[in-house]
Amino acid sequence: MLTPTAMTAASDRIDLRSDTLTQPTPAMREAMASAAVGDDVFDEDPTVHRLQELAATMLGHEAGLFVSSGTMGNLTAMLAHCGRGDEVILGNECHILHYEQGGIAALGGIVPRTLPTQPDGSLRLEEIEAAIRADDVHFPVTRVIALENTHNRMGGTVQTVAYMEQAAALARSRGLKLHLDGARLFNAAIALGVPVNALSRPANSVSLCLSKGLSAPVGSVLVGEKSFIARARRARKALGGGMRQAGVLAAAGIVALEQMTTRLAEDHANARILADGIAATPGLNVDAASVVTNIVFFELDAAIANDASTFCQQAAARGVLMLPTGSRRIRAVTHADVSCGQVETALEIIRHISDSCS
Ligand code: TLP
Repeated sequence: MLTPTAMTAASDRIDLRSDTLTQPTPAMREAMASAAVGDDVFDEDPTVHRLQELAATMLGHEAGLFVSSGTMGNLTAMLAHCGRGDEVILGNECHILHYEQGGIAALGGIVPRTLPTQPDGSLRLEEIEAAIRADDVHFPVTRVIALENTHNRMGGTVQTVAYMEQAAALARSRGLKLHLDGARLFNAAIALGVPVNALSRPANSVSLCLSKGLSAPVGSVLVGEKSFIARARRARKALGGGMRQAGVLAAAGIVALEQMTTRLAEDHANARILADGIAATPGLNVDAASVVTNIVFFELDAAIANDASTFCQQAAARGVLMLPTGSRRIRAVTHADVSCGQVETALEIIRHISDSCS
């Protein structure tokens, strides 16, 4: 993805490129400054322990592991579930496949078996079932089904508790593990109006990001059974992810989990305003009904002379940052550092640019 250069001062920007742009809150900075710390490679950091236990409890799993990023959460999970040559079934639009450099294959020797991602981000259960390998000397061994909730590239779409339970039952019945890339799982829970653990408990492992809509500066937590987390801990160390006095980072993660989850509803409401406004703008196309969390994708139709990259540069020059994700496709993500008023301002600028280039 290209990052347009902003022409305005950082403080004036309305930055809709990603919820990863969120700044740590004052409460996070205070917690970081006063965090009790120890050497986490020795497993002696009390704040990291607190974060891991809190995340595991909230997500309904036995144990947790603090990792540096969502990418590391997914990769350590795959390395802990799979051996070299094993296969993971995943969607052709998922983050693991598109935005993690093929790390599971490059570093783990794990084979990605892709299935078509459905509009809501799910994989058809019958297609998963059909893709599971028979015990045959020619085939790789299928080990894992990997899902993503909310689904980034499908537009922050959500998969229901019933679907998660059905996928888990299928995995269990075939001796497979279910991994959930839950980078934005709290967004899914808020949108569905369900407790987050109803979505996370069915999976064998879940990677949850603290540094997206939850505003922490760094980190994700991987949760699962104790024996799985012990293997993931080894994988994390091999990847260079053993951190020392990481409690200064974990402290912000604790604030993220304790204070920042319920406010995600505001981001969803702002995304709705944005999607409805874009839908009403001539030259721009968006499936506004499919916007249920904080991610809005829209397309420039043939009436707009500029491509997505130029459109985003023009918006950036007026202080609105968005990501071109295709020649005519643009992503805008709402988050804690973008107010409702700023979304209205962004809409005015978007309308102005589409008027001027159609
Ligand atoms: N997504 C980022 C970019 O990598 C595209 C973004 O701006 O949305 N799973 C999902 C579903 C994600 O959206 C992301 C980040 C990750 C994993 C990886 O997290 P990080 O960036 O912490 O490695």
